[in-house]
Amino acid sequence: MQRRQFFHRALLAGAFTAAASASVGRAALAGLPEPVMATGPETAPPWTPPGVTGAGRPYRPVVTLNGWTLPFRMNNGVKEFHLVAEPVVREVAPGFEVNMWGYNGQSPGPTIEVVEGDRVRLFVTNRLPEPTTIHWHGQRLPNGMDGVGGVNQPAIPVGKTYVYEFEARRPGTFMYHPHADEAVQMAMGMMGFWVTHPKGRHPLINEVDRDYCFLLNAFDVEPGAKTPNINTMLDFNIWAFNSRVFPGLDPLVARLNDRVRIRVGNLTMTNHPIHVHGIEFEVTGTDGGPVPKSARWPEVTTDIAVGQMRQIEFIADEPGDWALHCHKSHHTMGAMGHDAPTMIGVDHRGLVSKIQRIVPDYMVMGERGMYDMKEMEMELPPNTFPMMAGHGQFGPIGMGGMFTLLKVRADQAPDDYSDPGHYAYPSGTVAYEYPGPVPDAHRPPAASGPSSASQALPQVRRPQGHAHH
Ligand SMILES: [Cu+2]
Repeated sequence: MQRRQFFHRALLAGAFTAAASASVGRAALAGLPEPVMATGPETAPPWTPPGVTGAGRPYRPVVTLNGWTLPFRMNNGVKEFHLVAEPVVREVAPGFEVNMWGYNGQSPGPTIEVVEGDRVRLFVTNRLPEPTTIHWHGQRLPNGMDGVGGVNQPAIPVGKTYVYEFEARRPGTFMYHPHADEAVQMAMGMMGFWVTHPKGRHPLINEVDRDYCFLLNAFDVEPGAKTPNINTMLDFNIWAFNSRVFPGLDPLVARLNDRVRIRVGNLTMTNHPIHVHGIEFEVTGTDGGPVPKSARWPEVTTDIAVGQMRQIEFIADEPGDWALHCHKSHHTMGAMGHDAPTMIGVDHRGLVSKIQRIVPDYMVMGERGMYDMKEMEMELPPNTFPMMAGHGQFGPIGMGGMFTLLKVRADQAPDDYSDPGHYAYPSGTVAYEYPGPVPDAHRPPAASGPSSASQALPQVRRPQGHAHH
């Protein structure tokens, strides 16, 4: 964190060139750029490369949710990045750390942000215990730079550095990930985002006020354990945005009436219907490029299949704290065992105290649903996070995993990404309790015996011609 904070301070002070020339001598420019590292999980402010014009005009930089953008150095007109593939420790939620593999101190790796037409040189150093490669998902590039181990290049041996070099030909939303032992390496968290900004005004790419990005990823970490189970094919228990889960996820913040773009890529083993409350959005692009305007339609949920990327856009014209989450409800829950029986409708009265005489810690879960779990102060294993957690201004939120908030405020300053806190609801705009009596509903008479029960059943018309079957 110290090194990254140093870098941000240096960058904010416009001292990047000085810092770079101080740490990288003229002779060293012929060699590797010093890798920039991050260890903290907080969302870094947008990074504008000071003093570097590159191939394009100034652009609005993206903000990587609970992540950061990798600074580059210019070397004879080429943007040079240094990625280090290495074991990292990711704080997935406060109090919950997982041994992952990633890049430059974090999983996911830093976002690479360039401009259409840029010449890009990426040094990749392998500090993993096994060979790796990087595939630049979605990019137009020379075949030998595509990163499929064994096909396009030998895998990068342990301890070696390989160089990828190509022109960022196509503006858009991309990602990077290994293409060597990828089932293991992606299950361990190796992935990163890539954004190529258009070099000028683009007919299909809007100028936006806020541009967010994150990857969907999943891990299988036994409660109390610290290393993902890499043999899991489908039954993951940590569903994350950028290797981070609610309540550890930062909010996406917007000023009222901002045009907001959110770029999402899916590197899990299942699809995720991403749902945003309060507004309607359009899918304006995929990893294949911008969507023609005539092919866009309004949505409030968009399904993102495995290996896909979607960029959505909307006007943030409703103030408030709006949920933004995966609509698979188990993906907004934290770590839990999946083999617990369903207890809804089971009457436990009298049973608990009897069992507690034998098992003093015995608790009943879920006989009225699992809402109570939100307030349950269970003793958790030493390294995990609550299954349903987070506190809002009205009480427990009961969410974990792929859940965060879109916070829209009239008084949020432009370019201010700090958390504005809870929404101040105008009086009379919050759902409230009805204080009066609730009248009984008129229901059909209850069935009492076999004959009346059959009378109460709806009429079922048998299919024609199948009477004898
Ligand atoms: Cu999901």
